[in-house]
Amino acid sequence: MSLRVAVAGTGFIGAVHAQAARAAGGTVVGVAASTPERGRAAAQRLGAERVFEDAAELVTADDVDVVHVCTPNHLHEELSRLALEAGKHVVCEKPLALDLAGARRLADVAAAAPGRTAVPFVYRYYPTVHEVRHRVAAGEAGAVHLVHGSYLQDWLLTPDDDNWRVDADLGGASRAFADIGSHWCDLAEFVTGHRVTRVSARTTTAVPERRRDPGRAAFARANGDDAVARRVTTEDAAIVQFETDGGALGSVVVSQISAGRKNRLWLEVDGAHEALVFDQEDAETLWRGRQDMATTIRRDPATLSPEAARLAILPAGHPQGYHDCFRLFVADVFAAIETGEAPDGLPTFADGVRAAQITEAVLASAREQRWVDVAAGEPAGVAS
Ligand code: SOE
Repeated sequence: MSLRVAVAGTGFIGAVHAQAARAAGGTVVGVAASTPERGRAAAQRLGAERVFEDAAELVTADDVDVVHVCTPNHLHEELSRLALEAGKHVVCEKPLALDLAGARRLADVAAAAPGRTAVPFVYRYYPTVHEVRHRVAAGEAGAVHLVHGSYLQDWLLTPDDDNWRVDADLGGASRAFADIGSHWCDLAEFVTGHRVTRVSARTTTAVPERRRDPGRAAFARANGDDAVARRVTTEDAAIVQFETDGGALGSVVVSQISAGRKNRLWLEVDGAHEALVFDQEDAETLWRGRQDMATTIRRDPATLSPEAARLAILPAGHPQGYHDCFRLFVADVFAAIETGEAPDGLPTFADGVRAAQITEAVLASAREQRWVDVAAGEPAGVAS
């Protein structure tokens, strides 16, 4: 029987989740939005069978197996907790909560609940990312000396660019790093097998005031006369140096104010034998450097490692993209639910807590201007 899915939150990412769930064979039985009117419009747009009065009704509905939490961040912990306590499987957008303490509380609830959990660190689902991971694990790159890169966007470049993430009470104390730096660090640890042990970070709020247009949807630009200016406390950008438990050094620039950059996640792993580069905006190939040559590796199912080829669902020359990553991620969630075995690399609430651990250390380092250790270890027994 098709898994019955419900999506709380019907903005850009809620729509991506709904489409991925359907592509993975699920049935989208319903959605909930910030108002019933928005819910009805979204249900029609997303092909959902019905609209829930609100998210609280959705997360406990008897005819729902899997809850996708795609609301603004301040609702993640409570909605996920209610869904887990109702016996649901939960896919919760990152961050799990507004801070590490909240993420740990939720992980403890998950550990005691029967439902499967997942967090969409979906960039893991590019086959070329798994190819980097394979080459590092197989020793082809050699000992990893450096891990560096950036994650650059520009959708919050001007004072008229606004979003609920800007406000700490809705998005959390960290914005740019928690929102997209978390993806970069997840990938860095995923492909190298290293863990970040300590960070030295600096952050900037380059746009100190933003104009909020109350009726505006996310990602839209304020232009109404009733746009109201307010001070911003969350960071537009962060620059982080780090050390790993594998003896590597690393650095990352995270920015939502880099003009012309749309979703440019760039990760370079420099090993003793070769360097590998993944560029999310050009994910069909990897750059591979050796001392005597530089070349590219194609996303070709016929030549990739088995773990990368598993995700290469189209022949070479037929580009896979963001939606494919989400579909492959949700298919792995469904497989974990249906078989009881989580496919290798499925990001769970344990990975959500990990992201919160690194984020908290980044904020503390930036605030206190010193190196800060990253809380170690996984939360005990988090449901996978
Ligand atoms: C906005 O920064 C955003 O949609 C993030 O919230 C996503 O996690 C990222 O994948 C793309 O950009």
